[in-house]
Amino acid sequence: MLAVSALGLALALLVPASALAAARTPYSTNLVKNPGAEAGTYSPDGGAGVPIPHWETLNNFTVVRYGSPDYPSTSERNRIHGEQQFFAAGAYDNVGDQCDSALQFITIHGRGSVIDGGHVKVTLSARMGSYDGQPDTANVSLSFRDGNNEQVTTPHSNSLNLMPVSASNNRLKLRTASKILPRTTRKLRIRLYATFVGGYCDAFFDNISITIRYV
Ligand SMILES: [Ca+2]
Ligand SMILES: [Ca+2]
Repeated sequence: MLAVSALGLALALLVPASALAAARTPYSTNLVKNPGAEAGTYSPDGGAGVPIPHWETLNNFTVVRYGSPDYPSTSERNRIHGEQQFFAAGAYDNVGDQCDSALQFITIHGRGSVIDGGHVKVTLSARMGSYDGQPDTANVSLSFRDGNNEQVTTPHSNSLNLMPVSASNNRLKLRTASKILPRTTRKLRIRLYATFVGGYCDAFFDNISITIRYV
């Protein structure tokens, strides 16, 4: 009996409470990694794709510095607290015959029962912009996946979409939206992408945020 107690004590010491708490996805904390395109390099003229830490991208999706010619300015950067760099959908991808997109998957740990009880609300926000008065349109979409990484289907919309931005004259508008997480959601998939493009895929993004909270 004494031996068992001693073993239990030893195990308790090996697993501090802080480690158990850390395994649970926190509330009211931005869950996006590299949310502002600040990690990693950039393309001087936005013409070539660059590897973007923590984001899955195809050939041409890229990162640009504020103040590069024809792109959002350093004064716009200061206005929105955009630091040095932002995401851009990049040159039209002639290989895939599309504008490329960026994806990030976020696994939610230790919140299954409260999600299934309808008690977790997700809030998505981003700065989104486009070039001049062109119809090129910036889009941000969040979709919900279950423990098997299958899309969660809901009676209404299967995703949470920010209101698209076009013809914003290189200003990055703040968009935000919230939704109760559908039952069985265990993973989030965020996608940054462009639609209605002519020529270069003029869809710009910065300050991406996803938070969850108990409601
Ligand atoms: Ca930034
Ligand atoms: Ca364009």
